[in-house]
Amino acid sequence: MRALIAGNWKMHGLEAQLDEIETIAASVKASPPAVDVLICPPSTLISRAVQKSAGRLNIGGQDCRSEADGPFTGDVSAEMLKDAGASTVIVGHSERRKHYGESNSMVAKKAQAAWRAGILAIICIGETATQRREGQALSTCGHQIAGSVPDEMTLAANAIGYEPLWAIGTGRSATHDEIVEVHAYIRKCLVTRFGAKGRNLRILYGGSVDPSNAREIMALPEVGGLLVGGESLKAKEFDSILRVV
Ligand code: G2H
Repeated sequence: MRALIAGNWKMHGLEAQLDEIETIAASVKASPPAVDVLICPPSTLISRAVQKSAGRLNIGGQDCRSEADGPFTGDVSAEMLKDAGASTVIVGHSERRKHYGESNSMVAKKAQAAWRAGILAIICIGETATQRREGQALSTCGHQIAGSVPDEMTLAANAIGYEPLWAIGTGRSATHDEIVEVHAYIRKCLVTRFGAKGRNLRILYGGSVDPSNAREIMALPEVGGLLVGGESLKAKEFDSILRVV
């Protein structure tokens, strides 16, 4: 399976930010990278991002509600994301788990909603600094996989995003040994649960990825792609990350 490099813009980006998408799309057209490319802008920009990407990039959402519609002021459903042109949605990002109290079962329902709507889900997991310090990094990730990944996971090509919380936006990515250990463990959990089909899921690494560390991280075993936050806001940096494979 091709690697996936995904940009998560988080709550950044007004209309002018779409110029970055136009620039990346033009670069991808001129010289197609060896990876699938996804950009997840704020919901307000998804439709226009789809237009600007001119079919060269996948555009995704950063979250969805599990219901298709209803009295949920301010929320967006997976169906709405698909209607806006999104191919994918990130669910269970640690910022959602932290600021909105999203539990593993809520995240699993959101992933199921994505499949119901016909879009892919990237399910995020990751341990806190305290959990790592106390030797609970693997057990935390195992627990999150057990609770956040629904049985439908193998029905479509989807992905797990491993993002250690202490590496997010800190400029300090996980070490190669840490990434290799956790990705191998995630793969083991997936294969134990889903059998051979558990090998088809891409495991993405996220947390302070930048042009200087992307190539080496991508070369590590069981790394099937990257989740890029801050560095995905700048076309030049993001485009150079797309070229590391
Ligand atoms: C982790 C990542 C993007 P950053 O959340 O998913 O953000 O690359 O800024 O650490």
